[in-house]
Amino acid sequence: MYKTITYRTENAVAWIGLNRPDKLNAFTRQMNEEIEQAIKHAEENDAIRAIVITGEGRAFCAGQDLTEVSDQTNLGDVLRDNYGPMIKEIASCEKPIIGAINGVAAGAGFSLALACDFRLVSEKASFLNAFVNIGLIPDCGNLYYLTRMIGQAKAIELSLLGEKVSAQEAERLGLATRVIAMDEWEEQVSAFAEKVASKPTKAIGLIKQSIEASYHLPFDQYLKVEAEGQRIAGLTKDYAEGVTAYLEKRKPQFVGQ
Ligand code: T3D
Repeated sequence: MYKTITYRTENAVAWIGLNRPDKLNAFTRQMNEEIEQAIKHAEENDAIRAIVITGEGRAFCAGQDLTEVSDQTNLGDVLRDNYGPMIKEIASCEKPIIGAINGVAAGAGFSLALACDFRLVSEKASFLNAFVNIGLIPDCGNLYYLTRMIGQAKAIELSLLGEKVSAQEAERLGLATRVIAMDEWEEQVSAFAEKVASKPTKAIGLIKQSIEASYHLPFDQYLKVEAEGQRIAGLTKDYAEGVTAYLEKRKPQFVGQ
């Protein structure tokens, strides 16, 4: 069904693999569209409670395929038409999205990593805000996320110098949820994804929405969003199970509803 990505599901987790390894998984328009479709697909499937995005081969993603654009291309249109729908789909996804950063994440590949809720980073991986190296500005929401995550001073440093950031430095900066040794990579990514998938999925979606709202709303309006979120969470089976399990002194068995 997909040509530029792989898609599989296992133990309530949807696995999306960027699959142009010869080009270090550089983006084409088709890949933008297929990632958007795959996220939508996973979002619509009630059995899926976490999504992993990773790269096939040695890279996570090298950003835009530079053989597909020229100085005649209207890059504003490329962003609006190709990248915008994909990145908005990720931003609005109610299910948790884990970036499993197996290798270099450059340009829009770095932006994709930033848009994920978690970044599990292989010890061999690196991040590169490559845009400035070819005379462009970081895009796909890159600076929106990066500045919030690591602060203005470091965001400027990474964006203006365009130098590689190692996995260890990424962890120090707060970009990496955790760094994972190569020999434990698959096992640890699966275990982390399955742990996230076992949590109360509706509450997770509402937590994501609340965090996003906190950046835009005055406090009194934020509290309204919070109250509405808690009203919805309070109606879920997982809330009932959470309280019951607590009172019965056992581990809750959440079902994601
Ligand atoms: O439409 C628009 O332009 C607007 C949107 C922009 C979004 C963006 O993402 S702009 C930024 C684009 N990305 C880059 O500028 C990164 C370019 N790539 C690199 O800097 C390096 O390749 C890496 C640091 C990512 C990896 O370096 P390394 O030494 O591990 O690998 P390599 O030898 O450079 O690359 C391996 C192959 O992948 C090579 O092909 P070859 O020579 O073996 O046939 C290389 O050309 C190809 N490749 C890597 N990145 C891209 C690419 N081919 C096309 N597009 C790429 N982005």
